[in-house]
Amino acid sequence: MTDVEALMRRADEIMKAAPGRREPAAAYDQAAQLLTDARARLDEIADETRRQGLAAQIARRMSDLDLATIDREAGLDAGVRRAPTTVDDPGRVPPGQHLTPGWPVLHVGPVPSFDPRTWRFVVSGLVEERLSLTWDAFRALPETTVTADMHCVTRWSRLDNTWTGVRVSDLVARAGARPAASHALVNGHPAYSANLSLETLLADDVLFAWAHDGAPLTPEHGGPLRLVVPSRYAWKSVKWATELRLVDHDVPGYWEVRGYHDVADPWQEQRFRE
Ligand SMILES: Nc1nc2c(c(=O)[nH]1)N[C@H]1C(S)=C(S)[C@@H](COP(=O)(O)O)O[C@H]1N2
Ligand SMILES: [Mo]
Repeated sequence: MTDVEALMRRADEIMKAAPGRREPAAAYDQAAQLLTDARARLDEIADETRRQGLAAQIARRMSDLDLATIDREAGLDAGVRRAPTTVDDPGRVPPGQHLTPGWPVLHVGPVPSFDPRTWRFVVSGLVEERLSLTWDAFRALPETTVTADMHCVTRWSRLDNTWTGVRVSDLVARAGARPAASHALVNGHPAYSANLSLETLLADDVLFAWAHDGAPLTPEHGGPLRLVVPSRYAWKSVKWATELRLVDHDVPGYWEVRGYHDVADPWQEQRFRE
């Protein structure tokens, strides 16, 4: 084994153990230093192809370290560790995104509790008939299952999520959209919201979901009910959803008033407001 490989191997061990450490940030810094040293010694490798292969492996690890930093800053679970990632079809991953092998839990504020006796879901605003649905009434609505990818603006993507729930278009049809309705604000606990155009919300793969990969949605992932908008960055997929309000103009939500993009198409990298 060459010195370059020995340095990479030590960096790997440190990165692997970092999430469980008391100070993961210090461990990631140490790994970054080892990788920098490894990179500096690449010219000790005489064979051109081999040198390029090792350079690419170092670059992949450097990018994992960047992501670990992003995760930390975003307050992600320390237990979430992303593996170096590959995908059969790179065209499925939007620009600037990396795959995560786990499923990060990401939100502001505490996970709310759920009481099926008092829970209500309200469809309000520019509708012909305001709806206030109990948990049983909501679960009695026709259900749909879709498989979709999830892309968070902090740059992780999770492919092939199977969601089961009620199509937003079915709910809107039930309440009846008034002609002036062009946008919506989806509200969720605790004091979270996201704005979307009605056109985006009415797509076939947009659901209020209560199950993920065949199991009830866990509280930390938005259970009992969350919005799922596969075509937008995941901050639009409001967890613990309680209200769909139709409006006649775009009303910025929780992150949108803090500088994030109103549309949020990951394929256009619409991360921040211009
Ligand atoms: N109510 C609520 N919903 C939310 C959030 C939040 O803070 N509060 N965070 C959003 C963000 S930024 C992301 S990436 C996804 C994360 O969903 P997950 O925790 O199931 O991975 O939830 C979105 N929905
Ligand atoms: Mo996110």
